[in-house]
This record gives sequence, structure tokens and C-alpha cells, in this order.
Amino acid sequence: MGLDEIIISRAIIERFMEKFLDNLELDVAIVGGGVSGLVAGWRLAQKGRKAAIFERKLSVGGGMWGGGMMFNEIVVQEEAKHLLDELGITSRPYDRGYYTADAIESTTTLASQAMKAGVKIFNLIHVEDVMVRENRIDGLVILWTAVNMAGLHVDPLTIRAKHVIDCTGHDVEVIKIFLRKNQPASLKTETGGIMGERSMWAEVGEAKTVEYTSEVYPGLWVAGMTATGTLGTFRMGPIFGGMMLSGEKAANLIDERLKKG
Ligand code: 48F
Repeated sequence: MGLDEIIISRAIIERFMEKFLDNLELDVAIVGGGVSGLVAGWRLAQKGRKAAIFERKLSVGGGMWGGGMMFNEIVVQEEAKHLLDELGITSRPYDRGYYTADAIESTTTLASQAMKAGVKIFNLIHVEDVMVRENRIDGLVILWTAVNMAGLHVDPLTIRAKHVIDCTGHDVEVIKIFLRKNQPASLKTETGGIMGERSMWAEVGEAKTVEYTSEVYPGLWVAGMTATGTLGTFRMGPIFGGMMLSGEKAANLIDERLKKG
């Protein structure tokens, strides 16, 4: 059997377009395919919700690949151990209540489980704005990362979503864009704005990040380090339980909200 380059090209273009068209309208659009975004997508897909992740880099996984200071091991505390088990990530007990896992196995397994559950991931796409209708988030404005990097003057496209989760990590990107472009809108935070991430304090940061995982504006949710930075608590470094629990909490809360219609 001969191989035809044009069939190969047509297969890629058609299959991608099918996938892209099928994800123009979503229950949940997740911005950022890092730790919290992948967990949120995994859980939402398991619950049968139509969710997609938009990731600006070539690879998903965010800050998990590099463990702590490029030592590719992560630490997860007791409270989140059940997620490692459910995902099938091998972990080893270290001290009482602390577990370690290989950062590469954790990242690849999490991404694989999320996809197998049914979430679609669109990489190389930069979320550059949101759509707002009648004081509610209505979706995302997206553009190829490469266009953005090259500084080309090209207009973006849009995704409609009932809910958007900002999982962009330390950058708090969607929240920043939303505030910049929608004044006098304010967030459900103490000041109505971004409270800011504070210096390292793992114990408090981990607990508060999960507590702060919430809807900060109608249809706009924060999870992971974006919850840390938006509602203002301490960073926690290379312990990942809080990030995972935060993604799971966002998924559960949105699923409940979708049930109410
Ligand atoms: O950084 P990241 O993994 O965020 P997270 O889920 O987890 C944080 C931990 O990795 C670590 C930590 C744990 O204690 O502190 O840092 O909060 O993933 C964020 C992802 O969002 C992507 C970015 O490339 C990364 O993969 N991202 C950021 N801005 C955009 C974006 C954007 N505008 N559009 C699309 N993707």
C-alpha cells in the first residue's frame, strides 16, 4: 500500500476541524492545562460535562514536570492521596502524612486520565480575552500562541462557555484581563480586585487555596495558584495536594451549579 501525503494532510485537517467545531460551545472552558486545570477537566468529564482545556504551551502539565527546583519528584499530603490513587499515580510514603511521586509519571498520568475521561485539550492556544454578556462571563477569546509570539496583527476567534475556570497559575491571566477590560466590574474578594499572592507558607497556603476555590464573578471561577493569587494567600511551593484538590473542588461546584440549570 502506497502512502499519500495528501491523505495524511487531509486526515489531520479534517479530524482537527471536527474536534474544534465540536468544542465551540462548552459547559466549561478551562484556561491553562496545568495541575489544577487537568484535574478539573478530568473530574468534569467524568461527570459527563462538556469541558475543554486551552493551553498556550506545546505541553500541558504546567509546574508539575519540574518537581521542586528541577528535582523531578513532587510531594503530596495525606488529604490528596486519594486523588493519586484514583488517577493511578504511584506514590511512596515519606514521612507521616507526606507522599512522594515521580513528577513525570504524575504529569503524564494526570494528562492521560483527563483525556481518557473525555476532556479535550487544545494546546498552542493563548486565551487573550473573555466574552461578557449582561454581567456574566459568556466565553473566551482565543488566538494561536505563535501569532501572539510573532506579534502578528491577526484577529482571534471565540468559544462560548457556561462557565470559565481560570487555571493559569501564578499569572492569574484571565482574571487580570477581565478586570482590565470590564471596569467597574469587581470580583467577590475583600477589595473587589486581585488580592495578590503572598510569600511562602505551605500549610496555610495549601488549605486556603482550596477554601478560596470559588466563583469570583458570575460564570468566572478560580482554581490552583490563580485562587491563591486572586483571593490572596501564601504560596506553597512543590507540594501539589492543594492544586489537585482545588481543581477537583472547582469541578464539583460547577457540576452542582449546572445541575441547577
Ligand atoms: O502553573 P500551573 O501548573 O498552574 P496551577 O494549576 O499549579 C501551580 C503549580 O504547578 C505550581 C505550584 C504548586 O504549589 O505553585 O506552580 O495553579 O499551570 C498553569 C498553566 O496555564 C497556562 C500555562 O502555560 C500553564 O500550563 N497558561 C497561562 N496563561 C495562559 C495559559 C493563557 N492566557 N492561555 C492559555 N494557557
